[in-house]
Parts: sequence; C-alpha cells; structure tokens
Amino acid sequence: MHGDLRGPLRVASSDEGVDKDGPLAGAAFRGAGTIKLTSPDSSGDRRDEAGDGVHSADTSPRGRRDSSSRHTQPRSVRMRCRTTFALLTSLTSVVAAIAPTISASAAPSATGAAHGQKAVCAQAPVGRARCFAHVQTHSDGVTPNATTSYTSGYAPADLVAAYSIPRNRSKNTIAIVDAFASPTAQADLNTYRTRFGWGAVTIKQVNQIGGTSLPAGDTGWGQEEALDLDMASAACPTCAIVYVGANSASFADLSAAVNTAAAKGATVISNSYGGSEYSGEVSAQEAYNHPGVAVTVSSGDSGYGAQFPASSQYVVDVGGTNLARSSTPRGFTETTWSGGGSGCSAYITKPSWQHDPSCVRRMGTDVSAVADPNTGVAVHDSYGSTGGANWLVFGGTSVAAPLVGGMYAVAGVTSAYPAATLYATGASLYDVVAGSNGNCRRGAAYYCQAGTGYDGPTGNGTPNGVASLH
Ligand SMILES: [Ca+2]
Repeated sequence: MHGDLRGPLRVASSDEGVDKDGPLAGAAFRGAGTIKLTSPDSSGDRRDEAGDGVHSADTSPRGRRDSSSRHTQPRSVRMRCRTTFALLTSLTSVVAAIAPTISASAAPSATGAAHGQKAVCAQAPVGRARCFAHVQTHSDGVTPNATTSYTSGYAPADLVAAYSIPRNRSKNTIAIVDAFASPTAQADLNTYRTRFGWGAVTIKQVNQIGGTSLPAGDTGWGQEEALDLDMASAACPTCAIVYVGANSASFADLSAAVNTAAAKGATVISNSYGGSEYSGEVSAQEAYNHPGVAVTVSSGDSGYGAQFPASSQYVVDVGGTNLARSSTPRGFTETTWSGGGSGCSAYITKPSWQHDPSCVRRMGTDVSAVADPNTGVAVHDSYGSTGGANWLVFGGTSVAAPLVGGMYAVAGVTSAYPAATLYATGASLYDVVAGSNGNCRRGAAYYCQAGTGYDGPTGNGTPNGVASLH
C-alpha cells in the first residue's frame, strides 16, 4: 500500500473516518496522492450551455433537439442549470488557485518533472519492524530518481544551514542500529563524504552481539543503512560511527543490537524503524533504556498513530517535516510532513517531563526534522545497484532520527533522558505551526495537527542549533 503514497497531498480515503488511536493506528495511511475531479456532465450542463447559444455549432440530433427546445424549458430549470455551471466555473477557479500551492510543495526533480516516492521496506507484522526510509521516484512512483553523480536532494551544507548545526569537531560515537547488514556500507559512506569534502572514515560494523561476522544483506534495509550513515556523518562528520546490524527485523534481535550499541560506548543510538504498538512493548522498551545516551527513534511513516519503539518513554521520538527553502531570515520554512507518525501511546507510561493536556500516557513526538521525500536529502547507495546510478534522494522520518542523532553527538549528552530538555522553557527550537499528519478526531487536535507550541507531529519543534540537545 505504501507504493500509493505519493506527494504531500493527502485525501481522506474510505477508512479514515474511523478513529485511529488504537494499536493499529499507523496502518491506515493509504491510497492518497491523487485528486480525482469529476468532469462536468457533458450531456447535462454543457448541453444546456449550448442551449444558451455558446455551442451553436452543435448540429447533432441531440444538440438540435436541445437548441430547438430551449425556450420551452421552464425558467426554473434554466436557472438551475446556469447556477450549476456557475458553481463548476467557480470550482475550476478554486482548483486553479490552489494548484500552484500543490505544485510548490512538490519540489521538482532534477529534470523538472514532478516526482513520487515509495517506501523501501515492506510492511511488518506485529512484533517486527520495518525501516522508515522513502526514496524519491519519478512520477510513476516506482523508478527511483537515481543519478551517477550528486544532482539533487539536500547536501550536508544545506542541513547545517537549515538547523544551525555547529562544526565543533566532536569525537563522540554515533551508533546506527538496523536489521541486516549492507555489504557496501563502508564504501558508500566514504563516497558520500568525499563528494562533500570530508576524508574517509572507518566505521565499526558489527552484528547484534558485537561480533564481526555480519548478518545477511537486504537491499531495502541496505538503503536505510546508507541513509542513516550519511545523515549521521552530515550532522557530525568528525564523530565515530558504530553500525550494528541485527540478525532480523524482529524486535528481539533489534533489542539485542541496541544493547550492543550501548555497550560499545555510543553517545547516540539512532533507530530508523518501528512497527505497530503491541502490549509487549512495555517490557520490550527496556532495551532502549540507556541513561546518558540519546536514543533517537523515527516516529513512523504511515501518518497519524503512535509506533514502537518511538513510543518508548526512554527515547527521543523524532517526527518529520517538509523543509522548503524560503526568503525568511532563516532561509527555510518547515511544515508538518503528512507521513510522519505521532500520537498518544496505548501502553507506555507518561514521562515526567511531558505536560500536554490530553494524553495520559507517553505522547509522541518530542522533536522533528526534515522527512518529506519531496524535500529529501542526498544519499549514496550502491548495494544491489547496476549501472552506477547510486545517488538517490531520501525522505521519511528515517532521515530525521539519524540527523537529530548526529546533532546530539555534536552537543554531547549530559542528561539521563535527553528528550526532557526539549520541553524546557526557552528551548532553542523552530516551532512548526502548520500541517497535519492525519485524522485524530477522537483525541485532541494537537495529536495530529501542528500549531503554536507543542504538537504531536512535530513535537516541540525542529533544532535551532544544539543548545536544547543535551
Ligand atoms: Ca508547534
């Protein structure tokens, strides 16, 4: 179903009238992406217009009959037809008026064509995770926008500018946890780094128990891994990187990998995956409890609805935005990405630092960053590729978790649970005030709609420097 998720425009589908607060909430993001406008009925209104002389050249039997009979129509019928035509004309004007807005939010590809996107990992059953990376595609929603050299997507300098990331030569360690292991991860990361002016880095790539015998590869998760490594380096090019590959996408294996990452001395553990909430997450979240470590987790990619492990009370739940260049002093404007997750957990206790008014349990998200594939980031990935077109553009909250994670590594973590500092008065964040990620009518509006101050889809905002990332 995620192949249907194209562009930022979201139209309610038939299953969206129901509440999605429950554990399966995230599963309902589907079908959107195109608007179908019903054409005016040419056998009705248009013919009536002919009756008013506009289409006097219509000599078909039906046209002649209508033309000849127009003065025999009751005045009320003619008035109703004229009113209908006027409404259609008005509707056309409205559509024309909003069209530039739609186009503006769907940034053109390098060729100037509109583009689509698709998830690179399949849906996962309860108890297993899927990666949250979305690759930008051509307008067919299938073929990735792949090029042999860097062409489009935000480069590290753009992200540094957008979020005022300091370059302080931090030597902290960022751990990336994913399922499986990309065999080209090291080479792909260094191609990315070299393109943007940095030297090569040697990553420590281990399995879920810390050994050097790597698990099997998976091209979907491999793209996630390339994305995560590139974003961690973009935020902190001087940091060390540990890449822990779980044997599978089960939460049991991923939990083992997270504990191994912590044992390796990571300052940050970035997790760009998740799945539907389930009752077992109350105990499963203990693998994400590492005081003094920033455990960043992507909020989801299915729109409104809490996902695990983002819903853990111990982690930094990272939501998604559309990051567009603008003429503001900052140079960028952010709105909610419609695909990011958010919501009130069905199971997890509320952390003491959260004070939002309506959710009695853990509320997501905490913070956010760029995630809309339409304003995605450049990534280099060669795993499974032929022909050398290995530069891609990625989105998803899979971008936001390692990017914010890298910023935590720049800042250095000084609090037991760094999500807490994001809620401090005066936190240095860009408030995101517009956009929605779905329908949350049984909950409070802020569960799914951005607004002034805290809101679910974007948390407390996006980083403005790293002063609030401790
Ligand atoms: Ca806000």
